[in-house]
Amino acid sequence: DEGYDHASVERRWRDAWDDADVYRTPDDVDDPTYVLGMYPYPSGELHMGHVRNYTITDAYARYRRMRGDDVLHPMGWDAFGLPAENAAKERDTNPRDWTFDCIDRMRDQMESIGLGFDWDREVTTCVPEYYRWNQWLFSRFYDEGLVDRRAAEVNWCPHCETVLADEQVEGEAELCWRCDTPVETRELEQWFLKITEYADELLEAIDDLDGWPNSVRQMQRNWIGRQYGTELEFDISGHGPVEAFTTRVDTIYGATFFALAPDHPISENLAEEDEDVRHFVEHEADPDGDEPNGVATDLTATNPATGEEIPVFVADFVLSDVGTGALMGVPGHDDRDHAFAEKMGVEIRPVIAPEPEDSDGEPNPDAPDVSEGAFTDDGVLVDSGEYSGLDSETARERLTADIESAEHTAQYQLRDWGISRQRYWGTPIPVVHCEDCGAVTVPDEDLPVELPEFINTTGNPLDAADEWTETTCPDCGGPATRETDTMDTFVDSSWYFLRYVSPDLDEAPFDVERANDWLPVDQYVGGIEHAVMHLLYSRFFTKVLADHEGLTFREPFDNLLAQGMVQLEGSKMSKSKGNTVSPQRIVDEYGADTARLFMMQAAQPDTAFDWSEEGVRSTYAFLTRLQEAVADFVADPPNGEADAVSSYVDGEIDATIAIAGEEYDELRYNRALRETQDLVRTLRQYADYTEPDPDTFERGLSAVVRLLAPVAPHLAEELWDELGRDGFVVDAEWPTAAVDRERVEDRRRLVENTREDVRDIVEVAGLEDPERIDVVVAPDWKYDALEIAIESDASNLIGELMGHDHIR
Ligand code: ANZ
Ligand code: ZN
Repeated sequence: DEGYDHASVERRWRDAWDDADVYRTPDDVDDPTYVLGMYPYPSGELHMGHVRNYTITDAYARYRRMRGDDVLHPMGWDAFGLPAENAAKERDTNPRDWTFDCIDRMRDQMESIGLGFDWDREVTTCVPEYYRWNQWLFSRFYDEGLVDRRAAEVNWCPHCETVLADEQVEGEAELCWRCDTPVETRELEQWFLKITEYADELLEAIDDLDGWPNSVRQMQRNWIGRQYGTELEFDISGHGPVEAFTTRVDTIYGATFFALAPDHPISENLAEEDEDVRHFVEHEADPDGDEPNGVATDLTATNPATGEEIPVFVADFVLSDVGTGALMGVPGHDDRDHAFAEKMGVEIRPVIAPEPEDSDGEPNPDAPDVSEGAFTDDGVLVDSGEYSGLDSETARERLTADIESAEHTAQYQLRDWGISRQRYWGTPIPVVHCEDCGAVTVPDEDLPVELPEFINTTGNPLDAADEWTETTCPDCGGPATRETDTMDTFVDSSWYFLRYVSPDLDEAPFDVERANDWLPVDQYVGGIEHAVMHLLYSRFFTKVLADHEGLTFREPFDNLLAQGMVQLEGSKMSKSKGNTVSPQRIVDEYGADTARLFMMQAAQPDTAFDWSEEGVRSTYAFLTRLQEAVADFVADPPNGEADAVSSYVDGEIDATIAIAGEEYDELRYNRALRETQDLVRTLRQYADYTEPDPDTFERGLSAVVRLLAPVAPHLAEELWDELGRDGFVVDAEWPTAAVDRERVEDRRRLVENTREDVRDIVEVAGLEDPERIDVVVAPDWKYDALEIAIESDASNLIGELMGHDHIR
């Protein structure tokens, strides 16, 4: 069974759109609806996830356009990154050529599925015209004190003598991907962007992101991880006051030890004199281990609430980048402290009792038994001096007020963003190192710092580019060397959505005024894997740019849709699983419209769905039948009368338009498309049942064509033309309905009830003549059509029995 000639239809309309330049967004439009898909990494191969992602945005862009909006729907390339460097090494080429080759292929594939992008606004992050602005932005962040340089750990292969990215460290055993040598960690000076300065705003503003999925909002909250607590000082013998962070200052009477992180300054100090401490710090401490380990010291700490002297340990479960790197240990009420105390023979002392069941019970409950395990809930204080009898909450307030050094503070999970990568294919960090002046940023007028030619070596190719690294200091003119770290590619993607408003601007990264008119992005669509980092970094950049570069908005993305996965037999389609379906093959065999329509009707955009060849074939058959229905209509128009049946069909057309529009508004394409397909079925049944009224029939077909146009744009264009309509369906007006959705649904409910009643009556009245029963219930006519059918038969009897006044 042959389908319609999708190849020639699709080619014809793509050429026509091209010639008319229909997807261009002129600079002078006021406030276009900005629809954006997360730009892809140019791997060279468009996969089904991309097709789904960009069909979602394309359908929405087309829908908004038909609703009369100006639309901005651009596309670009997240073109820096390690895969290009690896591919270049393997193929003995360079990352630039490989990347541009991939971009060309993917752009062709995108065009072959009819995605309506404004290619005049294409943004490619690996060209100096783009990445110079990464460097410029780095300098602005630097000027504002939002850049930091400090030692941090990297993966190091001692055999290759090079830094490895996390993805180059393989397996549980953590082996180098190239030579299978166990990877070590090394401390290197690295560059950081101080995202933690914006932690509070990044957290609190999540509450107002109504257009984002709750799951993503919650993931961002957890990532930022703000926790309120108390910071307070313990006096350490011979060292003076040391700060500790606790969320449970109410347990302070149960603090029986004090513990320092292995790299706390005091621990490092002790390690120099105390052999046991040195041995522990250098050989035993394992912060990732299951059990807490530690070593006793000769020091004592003074509890600021009780004056009690307690022993001080160096312990590996105390993390140096949490709180202050020091804690008070309360074994009675904290699980890790309990395990540690058992191991080290420290006293376990209960000071919190469970809340008594009824409040007139004991005023001072008994201390719980904590010998086997900690009691970790809030409760009532016991054996806590003047605080005994208070509930935990009140006690925390009182103790924080009473202890002189104590202060309320917040503690965060969020860390500063390490942007240094020791590799070639990224934006060079615009810094030179001078013996006299230290690290100096490259002046704006000397930007971009362009990448030198690629050198195929083991380590970072930039370290091998001697001529490039040798330079002079912009401050003193003395000899200096260039920074050879490049930026994390997440820097590129933290502001690319701003570049689309003025992609060729060479005085600034973006036209501020136009950005303020055009942004935030109205609808952003992308994979859930970017729920935390990309979205958080973009929000951070937007806030910094609002504070220092004149943006008038503080959040980049108004509405966010996290698309669901495309699966095959229940598991994610992926190259590594070898279960991919090639978009190109589907487009070749069935056409882009079929691929797009199948995907958009298979599931709501934010849920996973299973690819099915059968589903693709039936979608293709549907489009083929529609094409035939239009062709038949045009070749041999019907000449029936306007009657009750046609008015029923008109009602169904209105109903479909009303519902589909609402569903398109919310990007629930699958529901909109189901309604549209139902309408096609109704039209076909109408033609089977009687000679249709040509006006109604034409109205139905032209509505269907427009309701499908966002998702199946090529065939919609073809049918629009066949129906003799002027202009592109792309620019056509969205159909309007005479009724709203509520009325549609009321009517449908009534129809359903009536149908059921009729069935009952037929049965009760014993109208057993099968033909007659057929007449009554079989035609898939509802309401008005039902009326006709009954009128022509035993309607009097049935009408009487039912008492429905619309049944005569
Ligand atoms: C005393 C205490 C008593 C604590 C108690 C808890 C329960 P969570 O555990 O997520 O609530 N802490 C403080 N600094 C730390 C560090 N540098 N490394 C590891 N742990 C540290 O986090 C807060 C608690 O983590 C703090 O409150 C502290 O232990 C511990 F019944 O102080 B708590
Ligand atoms: Zn200098």
